[in-house]
Amino acid sequence: MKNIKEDERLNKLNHSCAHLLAQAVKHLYPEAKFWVGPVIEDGFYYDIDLGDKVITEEDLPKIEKEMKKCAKDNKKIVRNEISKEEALKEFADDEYKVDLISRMDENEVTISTYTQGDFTDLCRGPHVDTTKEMKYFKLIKFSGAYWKGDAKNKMLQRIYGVCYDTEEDLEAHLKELEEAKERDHRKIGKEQELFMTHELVGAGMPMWLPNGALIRKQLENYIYEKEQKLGYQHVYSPCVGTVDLYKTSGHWDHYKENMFPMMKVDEEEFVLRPMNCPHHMLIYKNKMHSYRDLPIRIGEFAQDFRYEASGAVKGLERVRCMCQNDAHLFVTPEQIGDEFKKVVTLILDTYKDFGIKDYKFRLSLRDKEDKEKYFDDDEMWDNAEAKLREVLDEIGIDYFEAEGEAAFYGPKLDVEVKPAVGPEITLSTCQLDFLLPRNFELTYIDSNGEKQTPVVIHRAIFGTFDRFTAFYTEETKGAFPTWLAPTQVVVMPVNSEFQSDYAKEVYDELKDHDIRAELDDRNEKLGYRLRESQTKKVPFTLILGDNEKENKEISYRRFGEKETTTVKKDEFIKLILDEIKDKKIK
Ligand code: TSB
Ligand code: ZN
Repeated sequence: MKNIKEDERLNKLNHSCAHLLAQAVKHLYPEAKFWVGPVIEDGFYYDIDLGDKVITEEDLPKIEKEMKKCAKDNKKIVRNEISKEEALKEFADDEYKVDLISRMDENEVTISTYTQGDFTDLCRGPHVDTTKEMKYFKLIKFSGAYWKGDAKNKMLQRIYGVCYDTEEDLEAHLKELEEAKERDHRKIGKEQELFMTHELVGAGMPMWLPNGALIRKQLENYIYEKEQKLGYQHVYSPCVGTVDLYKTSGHWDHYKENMFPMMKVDEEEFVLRPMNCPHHMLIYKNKMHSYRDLPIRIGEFAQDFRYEASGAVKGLERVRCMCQNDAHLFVTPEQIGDEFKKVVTLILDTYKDFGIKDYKFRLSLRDKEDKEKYFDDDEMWDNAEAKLREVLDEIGIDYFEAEGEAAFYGPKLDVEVKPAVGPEITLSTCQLDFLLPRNFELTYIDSNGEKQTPVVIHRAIFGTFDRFTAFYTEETKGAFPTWLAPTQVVVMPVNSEFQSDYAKEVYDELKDHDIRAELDDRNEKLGYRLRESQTKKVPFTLILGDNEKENKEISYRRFGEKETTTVKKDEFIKLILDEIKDKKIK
C-alpha cells in the first residue's frame, strides 16, 4: 500500500477529500462542528462533533453520496489568507476552530481558509484546484475519538476515508484492506479460539484460551532454552511493588501516567508494576559482585500492568496486562559492546527461526526538550546515546533514528514491524541504561578492588508474549508452523464405520509421541470434516481409508495443499517429529 501521507499528489488529494467529507456532513447535519481532518498513511480522517448523534453503519453511504454530489458540483477550491481577528470572527460559532485559531501566532503562521461552494474550512493547504478532481474515494470506517486524544474530553466522531486518482488504485487499496481484515489477529483469535476478552475483566485484559495458551507455552519454552544456553538466570518476582520502589527507580517521576493508580494495604502503598527492572535491580543487589561475575543476566517472564488509553488497546497487541520476555544484563562499561551484540544476534536468530523478514531497527533517542518524560542529566544521555551509536556502527546493522522514543532512563534499539491494521509497533527492544544502577546504588568490585557502578542493558526479544503472538498470528495468517500449532494433526477415517479402529490406533500412537492430535471420526461427510480442518488451519490432516488400514499407511494433506501423499505410518511419524524438532517453517 502506498504511503499516502508521503506522496505529494495523494496527500493533497486526500486532504481535499477530508474537506469534501466535512462539507457533506455539514449539509446533512447542519449542527456539526469540526476539529481536525489530517491525512494519514492510508487516507484521511475528520474528527467531528455531531452533538448527540452517533454515526452508525447506515450513515457512511449516505455521507458518501452527498460527497459525490458536492464533488460533481465542480466548485473551485479557493484559498484566502486572513488575519487572526477575521478568523476568530468567521469561525465564532465553532468552538473547536476557535480553540485552534486562538493558539496560532500570526507572526509565525499565515492563517488561511479554503472555500468550495458553500463550505469554508480553516486550513494550511495545499489543496487540489476543483472538487471534481475527487472522483475515486471511499469512506472506510468510523470510530469515537476523544477531543485532543484526552479521555477527560468530549468524544467526537471520527470518520476515515481514502481518495485516489484512478479507480484501479482505489480498488487495489480496498482489496488490501479486505485482506488485512482477514489477517487481523483479533479475527483469527476468535476463529481459532486463541484468546477472549470480557467486559467484567476489563478493557485491555485478554484471557488466553487453551489454543492460545499452547502457542504461548511453546514460545516460552523456545526462548527459555535459548536464554539458558546464553547464560541467563531466570527468576520470579511479584507483580506489585511499593511506591517507594518506583520512586527510587525514577518511574514515579517519569512514568506515572503509564501506571495504574496506587493502592493502600495496611500501611504500605503499592502499585501494579509497569516494568520489572526495579525488582531485578534488587535481586542483583542481594549479593556482593566482583567484576569476574559480570555479565549477570537476570531473566523473567514477568507480568506487567500499564495504563493504555481505552481507545488504544487492541486485541493481544496493545494490552493493559502483559507478559514481558524480559531480562536485565548487568555489565561492566567494557562489556557493553559485546553484550549488546549478543542481544542483537539473539534477535536476528529468533526472527530467522520464525521466518520474520519484514522489520526495521530503530534507534530511539530522547527528546532533549522534554525534561518531564526524560531524566534530566544531559551528560549521562549524551554519553549513553554516543555509546549506543558506536555499538550499532560496530555491529553494522541498518537503522533509522527517532527522537522522543527513548525510555526515560536511556536510549534503545527497537525492532519495528507493521501489523495488519494500524501503525507500526515495537516488538523486540534492547536498551542502554546508566541511570537505574545509579539510582539503586548498585556496585561491583573492579580488578583494583575499587567499587564501581555496573551498566544495565534492558532487553526483551519477543517484547511481550502478548504482542508477539498478535504479530505472528498476522504474519502467518493463523497458519502456524507445526511446532507452534495448537492442533498439529487431525486424524480422519474416510468412513467412521469402517476405519475408525485404525484411525484410533494412529491417533493413540501420535499422542504417545506427544504430538497434539485430534481424532475426527464423527459421522459426517469426509468433505465437510476436511473443510473444517482447513478452516482451523491444522498443519496435517490424515485421511485413512481401507488401503491405508490394510497397508499400515497414512495419506496426509498439508494445510493449503490440494494433493494427498501416502507413506508408511512410521515414515509419517518420523516426518512430523522431525518437523517439530527442527521448528520447520514453510
Ligand atoms: C525490556 N524495562 C524494559 C524491559 O527491561 C521495558 O519495559 N521496555 S518497554 O517499555 O519497551 O517494553 C518492552 C516491550 O513490551 C516493548 O518492546 C513492546 O514489545 C512490549 N509492549 C509495550 N507495551 C505493550 C502493551 N501495551 N501491550 C503489549 N506489549 C507491549
Ligand atoms: Zn527493564
